[in-house]
Amino acid sequence: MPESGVPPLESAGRDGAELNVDRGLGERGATISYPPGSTGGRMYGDLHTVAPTATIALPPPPVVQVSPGAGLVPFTIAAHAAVSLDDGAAPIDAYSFDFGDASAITSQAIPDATHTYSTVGWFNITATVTDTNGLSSATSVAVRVHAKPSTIVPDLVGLSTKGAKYTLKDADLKGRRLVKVLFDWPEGAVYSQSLRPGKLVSPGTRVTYTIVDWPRCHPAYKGACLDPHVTDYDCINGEGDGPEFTGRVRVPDPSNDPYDLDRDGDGFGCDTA
Ligand SMILES: [Ca+2]
Ligand SMILES: [Ca+2]
Repeated sequence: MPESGVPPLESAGRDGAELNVDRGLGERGATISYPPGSTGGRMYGDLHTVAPTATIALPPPPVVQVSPGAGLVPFTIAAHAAVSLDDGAAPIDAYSFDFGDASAITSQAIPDATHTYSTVGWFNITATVTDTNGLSSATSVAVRVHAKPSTIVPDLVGLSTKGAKYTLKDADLKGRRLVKVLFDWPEGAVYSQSLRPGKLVSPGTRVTYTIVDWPRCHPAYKGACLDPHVTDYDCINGEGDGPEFTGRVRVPDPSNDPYDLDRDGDGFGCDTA
């Protein structure tokens, strides 16, 4: 008489009726037993004499340890299926691991397996242990595979320093500000950035951006420092209304004379009384 496994039921019935037993896969220690000498009552309409101490003992379901339980794709985990068998229980013959992502199910003699997930989501890892009687128990645990976090580099060009700071903060990025002296660009606006807008990067990536600072003196004029922020200069000895005035000044490129100080185009402004 085997101590575990499908019990040899002895039928005293005329029709050899069967007893169907739900093995209860995965339930710990599912056991069906009959008292010695029991007649078992009427089953399927026939009287059965049941053999003494007929028992089905499933292997205990494994305790499944998965390490780590969550991670970034591609995510490699190690699974271990531990089974503690009672004395006299049938030994475990095979361990199988279903990683829940449509990968091939592996059946093996050892309780350890590794697997790499290449897609994002929740996955149930099911470890099944099968004993030498061919009976199985299973346990499932869930793991979560996260997408690699990424953020999009925003377009900073034209923004102010403050605007660039807030925009980078919203995108979970760090910023570094450089200043470039340049006149043909709005003062205080971002002129360029180190990473292309739209690029996917990891949060916390540093983006260097360059803010334009106008030169102190208007680059169109030499020999005198004309403040480029002033809306208009007129000649000190002229009839203009300002708001600012200058004396003689060199105009290296008479075609670039925004204050119209060199009207005769000889390369000097405010040179006539
Ligand atoms: Ca004026
Ligand atoms: Ca002139």
